[in-house]
Amino acid sequence: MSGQEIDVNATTQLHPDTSSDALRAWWMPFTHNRYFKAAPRMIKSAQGAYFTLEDGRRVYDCLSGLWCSPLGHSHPRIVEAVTRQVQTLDFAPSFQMGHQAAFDLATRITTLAGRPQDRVFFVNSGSEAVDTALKMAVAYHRARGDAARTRIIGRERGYHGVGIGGISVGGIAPNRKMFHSLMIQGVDHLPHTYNPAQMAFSVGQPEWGAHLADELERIVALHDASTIAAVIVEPMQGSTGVIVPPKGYLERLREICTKHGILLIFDEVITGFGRMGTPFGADYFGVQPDLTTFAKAVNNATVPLGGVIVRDAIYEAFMTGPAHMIEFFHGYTYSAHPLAVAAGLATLDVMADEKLIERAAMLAPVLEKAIHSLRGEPHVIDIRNVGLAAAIELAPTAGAPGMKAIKVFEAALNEGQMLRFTGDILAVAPPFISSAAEVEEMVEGMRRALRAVPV
Ligand code: PXG
Repeated sequence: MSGQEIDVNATTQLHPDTSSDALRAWWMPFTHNRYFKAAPRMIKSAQGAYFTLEDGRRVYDCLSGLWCSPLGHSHPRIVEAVTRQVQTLDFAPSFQMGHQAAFDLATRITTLAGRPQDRVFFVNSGSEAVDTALKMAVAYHRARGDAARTRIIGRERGYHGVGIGGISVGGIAPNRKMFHSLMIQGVDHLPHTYNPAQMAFSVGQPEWGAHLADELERIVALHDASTIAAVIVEPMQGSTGVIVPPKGYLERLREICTKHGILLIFDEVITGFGRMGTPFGADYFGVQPDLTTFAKAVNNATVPLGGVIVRDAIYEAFMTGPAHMIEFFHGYTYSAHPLAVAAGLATLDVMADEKLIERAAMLAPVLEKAIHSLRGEPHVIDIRNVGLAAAIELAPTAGAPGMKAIKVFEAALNEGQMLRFTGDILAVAPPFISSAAEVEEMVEGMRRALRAVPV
């Protein structure tokens, strides 16, 4: 990457595809394809908490991949487990057949979640986990003879992946507007909880905003509880820039759901497996959902894997009818893929043996102190943090939203820090294997990058 100057006027106009033939074919996901292909930023290899770029620069992996590789890259124990697995059982069908490691991983996950009686359904991504959980919720009520409960309540600014269910309950307009004709029926949305006037520069959970959970009562009154199957929220909204739940908010949502017989789904694709310094976000915030979606860090992202943790009573509601009949008509060819499962078992072993969730908890205050020291630096209009995650919001460049973050991102790459930008927000979620000094150096690199970009 060149660190080249960006011509705001040129990039906001239609930009021709100047890609070389070598870059033509791959239509990249959630990427400014033309801007990227005009000045590609290529990753060559990764080890531990660092990527090496094609141009030879070594950069710190500030977001643990895409929130998914907290143990660092190519951890020797995961590499060994996956290598051994591919030589022994490279694939096994999971429809009407089983393999022991998948049962073992499910048990390990329910144990880690402190829900040993519960069940796990495996999928291959966060998006699939969300669509699976929504199907489970609706089918659960129907199985109990409560078939009118079909509505799902999501939340503004929520990100639940890109499946048809996930974008329907999600709350990010660009992810939805092209596809509204495809969306599932009967969805409503809670308001998001972000209010800069009330909570800018909050350290950890904001004090203001618990009352926003009462909006659920209003939505229930509008549609009637008897039509609502589930509420789905991320305990902490990751993708839209670390929107931290106000104190008391999730507790209120739980109370209202319980009162009305509505299932509460926590989408823990980002908060699951240690990011909050606890096994799950549910542990950190002290609120237990009925279904939990997970992916990403469950196996350090070495092989795609996701899943849903389901309350035992929900599973049991499906276990009716003749025992030889399929109870839930759902699943994927690669559900519980042996390589993904092997990576999962090795990841949970490493997390336990190296006490990495505890380490994330130990690093969280280091990040909190460092990141809030950026208050007063150029461009910075808000800083948010919780667990081992943080975001800084930048004042947008007039007429070119998103450009400011791109510039700071590029400047930070020159400082050896690979941040994540989305809109004019920069997010960080360092690998758990980091030292305190690496977290502090990351923030100093951000400071230099902020200062390098003209106001
Ligand atoms: N739910 C949540 C809460 C997520 O954060 C998904 C579902 C979808 O997962 P898959 O595996 O289908 O991508 C996600 C994904 C970012 C970023 O930079 C976040 C995600 C993915 C990529 C980038 O914040 N979250």
